[in-house]
Amino acid sequence: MKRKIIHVDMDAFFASIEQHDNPEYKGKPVIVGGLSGRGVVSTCSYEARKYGIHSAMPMYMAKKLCPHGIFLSVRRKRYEEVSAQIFDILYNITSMVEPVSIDEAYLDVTDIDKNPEIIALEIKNKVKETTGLTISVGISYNKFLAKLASDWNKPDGLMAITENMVPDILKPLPVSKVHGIGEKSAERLKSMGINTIEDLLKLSQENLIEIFGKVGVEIYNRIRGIDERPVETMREIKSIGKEKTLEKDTKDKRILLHYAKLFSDIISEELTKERFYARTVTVKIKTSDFAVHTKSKTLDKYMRLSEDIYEVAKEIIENWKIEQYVRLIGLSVSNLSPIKYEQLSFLDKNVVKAIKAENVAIEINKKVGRKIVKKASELLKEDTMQRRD
Ligand code: DCP
Ligand code: MG
Repeated sequence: MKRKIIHVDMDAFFASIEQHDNPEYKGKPVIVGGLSGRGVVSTCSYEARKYGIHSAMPMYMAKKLCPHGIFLSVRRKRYEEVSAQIFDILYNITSMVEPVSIDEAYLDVTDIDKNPEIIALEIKNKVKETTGLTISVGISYNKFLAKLASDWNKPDGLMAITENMVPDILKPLPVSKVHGIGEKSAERLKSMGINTIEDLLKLSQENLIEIFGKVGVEIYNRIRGIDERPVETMREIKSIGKEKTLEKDTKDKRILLHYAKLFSDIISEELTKERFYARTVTVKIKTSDFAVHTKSKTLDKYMRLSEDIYEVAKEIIENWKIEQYVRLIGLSVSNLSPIKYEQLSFLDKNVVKAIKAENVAIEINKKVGRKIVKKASELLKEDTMQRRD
């Protein structure tokens, strides 16, 4: 069966966020980037693109092209916050998401029993509703064509490229639209009189190998609508944990609880970063005779907050009859899952509320708590975060 691939890409991402957060900039040429003498443009609004400004252009040049433009420096934290909202929307549709950059991803929706156009519209509406911004969406049966489609009628685009449209729809496009042909290769082809994909289609595979080396085969296939690259999701992480060999073996549970608290902070931060929730908490101890013991508890609810993880760890430690001195303490969470709307709807209303509140708390934690967590990691810097894949 042909795959169903969606490619999404936010429109003028950094600049659109600035226009959204400062409505007085709407409809105006906004340029975001390094404002110092040698700075470059990160991106600019579509209004600014009319002046010939583009990403990676030296800032002084952009100022020359559009002296009355609104020039702003990069607020990366804010853009990451919006990016996280967008990825949450995508992960609520499927876990088959391949993040490409801060504002771009592929989704494999082959197994979703829904028309991909409907899914695309759902993404567009949800992104607009949540962030106030527009996203361009491309649909096709492989990654190359889906990306081409999302770029087709930017901004706020929606385009599907089906099998019967290929290769005709590709023929008039400049060769630079082919994934794998950079600026330099495009120049080289131009000097050979090859400007469009139609020209490229006339070359044999051998010709393309001569010009591009190994990539020639991929280019030969791509322009014929063949691209078998899978959507590569993030590595599957089975557990996230942290452990520490103590300075001195101990029987004092307060010391164990102290580390459990620190580890909960770090694990919570990692769960947030990986967009996971956990249901199982495991405490591990190594006693002075080097024997390793573990105790776990699995809850019905999904946890991501440090307090929740700690509460379970605390219960385990307090109820544990530890006879020997402890030389190592570890804490980990497992039973990980990216939470989805469908799952939420099956849960108790109060749980849904709690998760929503938790997400807000995570955002606040991120702002206020980061320093505390950093301190914890500094304290423990000789240890490594363990992720079991
Ligand atoms: N970016 C950057 N430097 C670059 C290119 C991009 O800092 N040379 C940042 C700014 C962009 C963001 O990454 O807003 C996303 O890059 P895109 O290539 O998707 O560009 P935009 O989203 O800005 O515009 P478009 O509507 O063309 O996607
Ligand atoms: Mg973009």
